Amino acid sequence: MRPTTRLPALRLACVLGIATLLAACGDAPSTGAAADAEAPTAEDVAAAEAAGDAQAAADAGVAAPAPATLAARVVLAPTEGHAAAGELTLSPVDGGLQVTGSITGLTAGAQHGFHVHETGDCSAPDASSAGGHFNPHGAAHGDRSGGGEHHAGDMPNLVADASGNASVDGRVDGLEVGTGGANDVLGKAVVVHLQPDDYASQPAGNAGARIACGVIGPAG
Ligand SMILES: [Cu+2]
Ligand SMILES: [Zn+2]
Repeated sequence: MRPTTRLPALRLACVLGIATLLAACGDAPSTGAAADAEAPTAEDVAAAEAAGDAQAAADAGVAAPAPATLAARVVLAPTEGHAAAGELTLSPVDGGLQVTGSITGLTAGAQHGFHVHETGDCSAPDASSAGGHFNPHGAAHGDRSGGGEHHAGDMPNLVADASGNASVDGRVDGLEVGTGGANDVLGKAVVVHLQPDDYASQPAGNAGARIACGVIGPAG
C-alpha cells in the first residue's frame, strides 16, 4: 500500500463523495491511484458519520450500524434421568426471533412444553435452577398462538415424531437478543418439559418435569 499524499481536505471530500468527479479519489484508472485500498482513518469515519450519509460511511469502509439484536445459540442437555437434547438458533427477525433447530430424545408422538426461563442456570439435576418462565412484563402464563395473555418466554409445544425427534422452526414475537432491553433473552435458559403445556394452568402450564435445559448464549 502506498502512503497517501493527499491533503486532509481532499480526503474529506472523497469520503463525502464530493470530489469523485475530479477523479481524485482513485476511481479513474488513468490516475493510477491506489487510494481505494487504504484503510479508513478515524477522521474518515467521523466525517462520514457527521455527514449523516450511510453511503459515504460505506465508501469509507465503515460497517452499517449494528442491528439492534444478535443471533443466539442454545445447546440443550438432558437433565438427570432424561434423554432429551438438541441445539437451537435464535435469529433476529422483524419484531422477534426465529427459533430453529432440532431436539432428540423426546417421547415418541408426544407434545412437550417449551419455554424460555428467567435464569440462565441449568446446573441443578432437575434444572430447577433455571427458575420460572421469562416474564419481564408480569403477564399470566398462556397461549401465545391464541393471541391471549402470555409470558414473554411462552412458546408453542414441541411436537415429537414417531422417533422422538422434533424439528423447530417458529417465530417468537417480542423477544430480542443482545439489546439489553426487558425482552432480551441473552443469558436466559430454554427448558423442555416432559408433558405438554396446557397453556392455561398457572404459573407454568402444568408441563411437568424439566427434561432438557440450555443457556442462551451468543451465536458463533
Ligand atoms: Cu418451562
Ligand atoms: Zn409461561
